[in-house]
Amino acid sequence: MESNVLDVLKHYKDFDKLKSFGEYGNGHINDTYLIEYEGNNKIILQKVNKNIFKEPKKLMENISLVTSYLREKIIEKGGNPDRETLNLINTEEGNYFYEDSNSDIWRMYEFIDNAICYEQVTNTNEFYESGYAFGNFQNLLEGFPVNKLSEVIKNFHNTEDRFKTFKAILDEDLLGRAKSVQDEIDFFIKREEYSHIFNEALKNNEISLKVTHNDTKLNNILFDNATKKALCVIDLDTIMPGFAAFDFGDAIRFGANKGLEDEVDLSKVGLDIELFEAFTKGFLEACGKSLSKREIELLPMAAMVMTFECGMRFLGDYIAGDKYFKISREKHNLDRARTQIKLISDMEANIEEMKKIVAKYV
Ligand code: ADP
Ligand code: GN1
Ligand code: MG
Repeated sequence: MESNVLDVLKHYKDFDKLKSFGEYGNGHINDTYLIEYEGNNKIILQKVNKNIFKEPKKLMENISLVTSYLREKIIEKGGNPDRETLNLINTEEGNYFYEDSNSDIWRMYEFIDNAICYEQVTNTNEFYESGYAFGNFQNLLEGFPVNKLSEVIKNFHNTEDRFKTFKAILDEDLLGRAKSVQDEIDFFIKREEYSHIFNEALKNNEISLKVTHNDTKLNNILFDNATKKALCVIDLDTIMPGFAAFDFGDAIRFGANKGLEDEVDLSKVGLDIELFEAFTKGFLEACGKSLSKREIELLPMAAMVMTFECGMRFLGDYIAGDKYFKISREKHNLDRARTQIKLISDMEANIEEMKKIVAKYV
């Protein structure tokens, strides 16, 4: 039977002090709840989406290993480990997750208070900050043994594989939706070449796999309300071996957009080149030294490829019947795909400018 939040909370301390709980955040994948206890104590409870993460216990092992490692590194550097990394809370039985009778996996994190995460930046400096934070995240994990991490979603950012899956969805066209979005489909099919660039670079040993975050959306960073600085990188589900440049690229895709990821009015959507510059500066300041010349050269292309891949995933999910990303309205995934298309077009028009900016901060 599926557990409800109360059933789960009984397995954690302070159940008798529970005051309230409610859904929280804007994630597309997991179910997140904010739980409040007497004395203004708050925690985050999440149910891992097992349709997407087929081996949730391995995912939890990744997170446990990575957060313990980050904690040590942050202490070494004189930081505050209670605010600069996520901290798992054990169940009363002493496990870092709770498994219910439906085989759902739940986890609890200390709530990082007096912090905020943004769907869109309110000023350029915030985006510089987020570039620095994601770059620094890679730096902190540089010495982490990659072989200890499970690949929680196979081929997660294998764009070639994503392209094949997209074509298979089109062939199947379960709901007959494809004909109504032929222009959008053609847009991606015409750009197949983007899907090969990073696979080729890996094959030619021009780039390598590193420990990466793989979901570097702006709303996966908490900002400190007091200092206004990026405080903590969150949403660690997809930490796996990946390309450093993709962490850069996915962050640009989401955060350097003038509009929201699901904006319906496409006149509001586009690449904000000032934001691109601010993020580039922050990212390269934090981790530029550990990137190879080729990795740095490929940063603008990584923004393009991540937007191409994500757009194709949104469109594919719309055609397949909205099975993957949470939606809150009809055609939500189609709207998301259209913003990505607009962004790609904008990036194509600005690619030389993007390259110049990257060169400026090396
Ligand atoms: P999803 O994978 O569904 O995106 P996230 O792990 O990103 O879920 O969490 C969703 C939201 O919950 C975040 O955007 C953030 O606002 C909030 N959140 C998550 N963990 C914490 C935490 N430890 N402290 C404070 N807020 C958090
Ligand atoms: C999902 O969980 P969330 O909302 O941070 C997705 C990312 C996509 C993103 C698009 C595990 O991220 O890959 O880029 O939506 N996460 C997973 O907004 O598929
Ligand atoms: Mg998230």
